[in-house]
Amino acid sequence: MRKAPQQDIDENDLRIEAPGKAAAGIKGVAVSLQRSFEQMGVTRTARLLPLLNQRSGFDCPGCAWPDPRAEEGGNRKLAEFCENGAKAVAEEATTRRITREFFAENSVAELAERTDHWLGQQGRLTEPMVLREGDTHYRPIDWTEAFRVIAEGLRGLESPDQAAFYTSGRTSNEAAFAYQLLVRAFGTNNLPDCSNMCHESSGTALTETIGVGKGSVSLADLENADLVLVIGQNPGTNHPRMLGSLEEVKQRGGKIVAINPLPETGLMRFKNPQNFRGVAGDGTALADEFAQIRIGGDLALFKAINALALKAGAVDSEFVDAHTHGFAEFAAESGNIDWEATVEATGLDREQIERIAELVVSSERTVACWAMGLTQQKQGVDTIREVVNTLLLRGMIGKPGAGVCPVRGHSNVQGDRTMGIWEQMPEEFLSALDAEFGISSPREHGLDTVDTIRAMTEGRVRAFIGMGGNFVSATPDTEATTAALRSCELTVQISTKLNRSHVVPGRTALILPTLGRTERDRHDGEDRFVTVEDSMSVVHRSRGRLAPASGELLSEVMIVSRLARELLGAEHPVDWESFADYDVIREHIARVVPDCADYNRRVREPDGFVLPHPPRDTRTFPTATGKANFTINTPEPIRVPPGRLLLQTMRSHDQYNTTIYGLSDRYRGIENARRVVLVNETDLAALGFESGELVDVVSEWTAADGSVEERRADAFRLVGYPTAPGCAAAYYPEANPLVALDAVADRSNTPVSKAVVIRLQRA
Ligand SMILES: Nc1nc2c(c(=O)[nH]1)N[C@H]1C(S)=C(S)[C@@H](COP(=O)(O)OP(=O)(O)OC[C@H]3O[C@@H](n4cnc5c(=O)[nH]c(N)nc54)[C@H](O)[C@@H]3O)O[C@H]1N2
Ligand SMILES: Nc1nc2c(c(=O)[nH]1)N[C@H]1C(S)=C(S)[C@@H](COP(=O)(O)OP(=O)(O)OC[C@H]3O[C@@H](n4cnc5c(=O)[nH]c(N)nc54)[C@H](O)[C@@H]3O)O[C@H]1N2
Ligand code: SF4
Ligand SMILES: [Mo]
Repeated sequence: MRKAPQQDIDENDLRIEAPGKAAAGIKGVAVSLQRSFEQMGVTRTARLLPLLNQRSGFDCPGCAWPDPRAEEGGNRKLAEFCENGAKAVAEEATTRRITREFFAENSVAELAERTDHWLGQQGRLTEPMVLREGDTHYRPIDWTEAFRVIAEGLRGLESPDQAAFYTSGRTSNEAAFAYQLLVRAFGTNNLPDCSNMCHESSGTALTETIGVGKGSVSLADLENADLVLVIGQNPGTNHPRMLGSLEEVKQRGGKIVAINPLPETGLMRFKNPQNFRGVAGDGTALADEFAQIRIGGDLALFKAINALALKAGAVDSEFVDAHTHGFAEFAAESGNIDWEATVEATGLDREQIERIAELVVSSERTVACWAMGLTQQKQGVDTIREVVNTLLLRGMIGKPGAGVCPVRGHSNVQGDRTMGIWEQMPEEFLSALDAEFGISSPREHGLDTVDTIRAMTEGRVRAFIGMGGNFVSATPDTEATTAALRSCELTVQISTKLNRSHVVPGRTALILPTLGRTERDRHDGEDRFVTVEDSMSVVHRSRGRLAPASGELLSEVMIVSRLARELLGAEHPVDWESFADYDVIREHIARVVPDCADYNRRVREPDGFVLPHPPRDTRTFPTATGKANFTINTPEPIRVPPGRLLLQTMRSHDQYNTTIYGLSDRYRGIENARRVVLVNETDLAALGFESGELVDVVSEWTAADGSVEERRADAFRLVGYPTAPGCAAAYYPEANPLVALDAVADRSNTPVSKAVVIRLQRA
């Protein structure tokens, strides 16, 4: 296999410093301003950042963290954003541009040699481009011709199920609704999305246990909790404004337990740049307990906590009797702890587990927050179900200051699901859609992300359309996915910025440039707005203000509706032209999407509106049993043969998923390098390596038939780092070639990106 591009591993540049002691502070402000100035200049920065997350402005294109709401007594500050939100804005609002000359100068083969960082730094895409069969370079194409080529490609398939329509979570509700309508009117449910790789395990576990696949807390609930569990999540980097809420918890006397193989800076101490203590003082200490868990050990940990809580008689019987199902079986199965196995699986000592259980037992208001450390595991669904068991037995759902809080990634990933981006939308939704538009949606479930790649590999999917995202870099098994995408007859990427998926083309490939959140979306002399849903089910408006990166850009909605008209014909029952008025789309949403009645009026309220959540609102659980379900989950130990490590793939502080902003993982003290593997010093010594050495990483995946498959990612530098013993960490997407396509979570089919068995080889 080819060695990695050398630009990424400049040996002389890697700098390792001591991990940071506190997150944010003034340094964070300085970095965000510096990046903003670099990308968009001082004037644009001064105009744009004050609008970020304000009622009249635009929703942050970063993560899905909610904004304070007046209804809950929340105040929006003048700067209601974080360092990484500012970086996300700078990345989109950059003044750098990619023109037709750029594509004329750089062949696709040359571009494929570049790093993800380099590709992203070239600037905004400005006009539609096409790569025709046999061509070496992308060439300009006008919009009309582009839609014609795509429609012809799609109509040429033997069946609509030979096409897959991917979505990434930045897409607005209006665009997502129009897109799924186009896909279903065309005749398939093949709607893979980034959620399949993200919180799918949370959705699956929560639907089974409480009947709603979304979180049950508001910002006020979180801040009023007396105990917050932060499990498998790195908020200092990935949801920085959450640190403000955690600080609030501490100031009200609450406790925080952080469960993580890495001592992430943001979990330890926070210097809030918005108050005096953060600017001039030491900031606020956050985690009361830091449980440095072994990768994949969370299920064993929560089983032990639950057994201890049962032993302590800490069951909220009133809640359990009235609202739950299956408690007796759960209690009968969960009473005993095999301490040896628990200590082995978690890497934690018994005293610490008992201390954490004590905090759980004495808490009156517990919130459990989690992210990718739990979801991207083989037993991700089981683990989350066990966390739900903890909350159920303590009666911690559906009362103020308590509940489940899966912290979402992309700014509108939750909204996209609400709008129908799912390969298995329920009958209720499909029949409402059919009735509204006079179409007949297919009923057979479609393909999710991993199954799409499998289907491409087997020639069953031959056309790919991506509404945002970077399919080839976000998915596992990079080599297999690259081959899969290349085998397609048609690939279409609707994007704001250049990325690897553009340079891994099908036989015919198109790039359709689109407007981002920050940009003005004008129609008939008026600025249109779109709507989004945050991690706590608040639906609200977002309106961009900047002049678009190019006069050629179309909004996502316009791209969908023009493609639909071309593909489905002018006689189609859906009046696609009317979608130019987004109020018209919202009228349809109001009639089709559950709980969205009167949508146009309610999204115009200053803080939008909150979608209902029966467990949160009334302790009603729309599950199969009509109650909240206790579940029995059995840990299956992860087998790590001698001389091997368990690798997690994670984000640095200087990237947004596959978009690399820069090379500074500041809180972890790793500068100027991304091809690094973090390993505990004791493990390095035991394996006979030293920090700084160059290694190739080989993953070992045991297939269902017991055979071991190997995958490689070459030329990584070792970094001695205080991760849990036996564990390692490397950055995503550089480490994705190591994740086997078949390594997926039970039932949610989410790639297991956080537990890869690896060995190191001297390069
Ligand atoms: N700046 C920035 N913000 C982002 C993103 C970004 O890339 N950059 N991405 C967005 C998206 S799409 C998402 S989904 C979220 C992701 O947000 P996170 O889930 O915080 O992101 P990861 O970097 O994947 O970090 C996972 C954390 O889980 C820990 N972990 C790994 N394995 C285990 C385990 O077995 N048990 C436990 N308890 N912990 C474990 C890791 O050490 C790490 O701290 O962030 C969103 N926000
Ligand atoms: N190994 C490993 N793999 C992972 C993960 C991991 O932790 N480890 N995390 C997984 C997770 S949680 C996720 S969510 C996925 C992310 O997977 P994706 O959502 O597919 O990837 P992104 O990097 O977020 O997509 C970035 C691209 O989106 C485009 N874009 C940005 N803004 C817009 C917009 O407003 N509109 C349109 N149309 N396009 C836009 C830009 O062209 C940009 O290059 O990756 C997953 N993959
Ligand atoms: S916390 Fe998330 S949504 Fe809020 S400003 Fe930061 S990146 Fe944006
Ligand atoms: Mo995500």
